[in-house]
Amino acid sequence: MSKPFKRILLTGAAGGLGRQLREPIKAFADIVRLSDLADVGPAGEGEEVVLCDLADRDAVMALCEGVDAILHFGGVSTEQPFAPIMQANILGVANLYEAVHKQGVKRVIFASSNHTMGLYKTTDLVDASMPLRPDGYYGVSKVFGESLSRYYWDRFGIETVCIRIGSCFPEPANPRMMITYLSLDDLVELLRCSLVAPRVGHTITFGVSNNSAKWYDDRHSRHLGYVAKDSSAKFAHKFPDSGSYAPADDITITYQGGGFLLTGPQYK
Ligand code: NAI
Ligand code: 15L
Repeated sequence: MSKPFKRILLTGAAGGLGRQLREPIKAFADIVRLSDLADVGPAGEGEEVVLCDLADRDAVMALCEGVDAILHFGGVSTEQPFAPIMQANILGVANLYEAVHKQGVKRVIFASSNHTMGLYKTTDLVDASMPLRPDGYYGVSKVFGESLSRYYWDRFGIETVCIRIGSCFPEPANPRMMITYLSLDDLVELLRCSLVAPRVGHTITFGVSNNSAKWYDDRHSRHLGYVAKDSSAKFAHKFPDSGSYAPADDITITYQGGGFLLTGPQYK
């Protein structure tokens, strides 16, 4: 059966998610170009490897040549001092979109984060039309990526789906992740929907499984056609008290960003 794309690019291929996505995303393209700052090992069948620092403008320009769509997972993925975040997530994303435009890439799927909205309360239900409330430099850098991709859609017609991923790990590691959990299978399905939906324009969606408790309302991205199959419910035995997750005198519980509240700029 023919695949939807000839060549797609996965950045962040050496990372936690990149390593797990490497195999399933082969279903989306004849060739998957794998990229990272770090070694990703040798190219397998249907793969090619182009190592690259996202902060290197010329290298990113070459990286995007001949690519139909990009899954952008590369970058700093936790709260850090501003300098490394600026290099990878701000300069890196600016370089990427400049290359996307010049090389004629049609669509980008941007791994954004729940930390763009981390200063909403855990009693709030947030949607994509609500004001951004990042919870630190990392969240602000993802806001930059969302905003830059909006510009490239409005100005140049380059489509982007920004996925505000919750917590995509094999299992929830704490009660908060019972709410933010996204299974790998659901992430792959969300990527498939984001790649093949006929028209996405600039879409912001929340990357979560069908968990019992919810902080996110996805009414603005139903056109993607994503239906989560998994739920954190199967891990409920690990966190018997997570049903009573509620604000307390603890900012990591009061706000959706959880532990990131303790590592933001004010704690440096
Ligand atoms: P990770 O930290 O394991 O992987 C990120 C990869 O990006 C690493 O392999 C790293 O070497 C690479 N990278 C960092 N700076 C780079 C640069 N300047 N140039 C090229 N590559 C660079 O993170 P993970 O968990 O795999 O997440 C992937 C993406 O998804 C990240 O953008 C992260 O912000 C986002 N995300 C992940 C979530 C999760 O639950 N795992 C939740 C929300 C967002
Ligand atoms: C993120 O954005 C991070 O990349 C990931 O490592 C987790 O911390 C996740 O958010 C989360 O909020 O659980």
